[in-house]
Amino acid sequence: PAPRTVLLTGAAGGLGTLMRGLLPAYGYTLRLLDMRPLPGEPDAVTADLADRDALREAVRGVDAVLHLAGISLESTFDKILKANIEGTYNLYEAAREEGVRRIVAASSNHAVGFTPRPQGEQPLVPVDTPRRPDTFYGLSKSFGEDLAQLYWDKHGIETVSVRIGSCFLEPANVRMLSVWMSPGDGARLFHAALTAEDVRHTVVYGSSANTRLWWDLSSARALGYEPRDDSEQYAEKLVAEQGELDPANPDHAHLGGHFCTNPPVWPY
Ligand code: NAI
Ligand code: 15L
Repeated sequence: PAPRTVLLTGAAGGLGTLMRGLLPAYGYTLRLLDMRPLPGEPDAVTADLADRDALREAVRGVDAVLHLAGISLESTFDKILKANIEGTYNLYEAAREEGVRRIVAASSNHAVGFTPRPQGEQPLVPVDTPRRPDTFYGLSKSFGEDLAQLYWDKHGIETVSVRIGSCFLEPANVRMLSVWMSPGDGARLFHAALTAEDVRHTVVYGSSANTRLWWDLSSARALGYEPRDDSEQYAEKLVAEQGELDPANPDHAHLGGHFCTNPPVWPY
């Protein structure tokens, strides 16, 4: 049966807020969790991923988890270890203990951020490209993908690991013309990942069908995902303001962009 009640972790974040708005139209009942309180959501669970008892209670009875909570930028190794590595482990353990069979996990392009971006006619980057994290943050997403594989092989918990590009209302720079995922396509992809059968552990890139795409969306399409958006409508304006990507600029040379050289730092 298709999952209907979904625990949304990271519900107070940027992507969580977008998905709170969009996923109910697909028929989901969302249970919300974040370490930050959610004003106007009296049933939301305010809990840290470090709180194993709270996680166990939060996953009890849900059909699936959409796991977005965590540090979403670069930070110290100790903070990343606690929130993203131990926190994601705690979530998988809670799911195992409570019999939850499906997790859709926010991985990131930064798990493969040091992969050179394709230029000219070079082929799109496949999902089985060797992982090349560009930050401790990307390293934690790489760990999350291995954790997902372990929990499939050992415990039969299925995961779709979504290597999200940049999911914001609009692309903010020329790099994002290649990696942008419109919020509408994000909801379509998460819905496909929550409902497709026999996903085992599947890794997909998360983006729209951008004209300037760098990676191969075929594993996402195999889940039933049909992207409808293309960032190209924003290209003229962004290129006029910023110029085309420069192959000689190290910030423009890899999938992870400036995360390879000067990553934005988590402010807390
Ligand atoms: P965000 O930083 O806006 O939201 C993350 C949320 O997680 C925050 O509300 C925060 O309070 C919560 N959180 C952090 N540590 C926690 C902990 N220990 N326990 C409980 N909650 C905790 O990030 P955003 O942009 O919404 O991203 C969501 C997820 O998607 C993250 O895992 C991020 O790494 C991933 N991602 C997002 C991309 C994007 O374009 N927005 C791109 C690639 C990956
Ligand atoms: C990420 O993984 C971040 O969470 C998000 O804030 C964006 O910076 C995105 O990658 C990106 O690559 O643009």
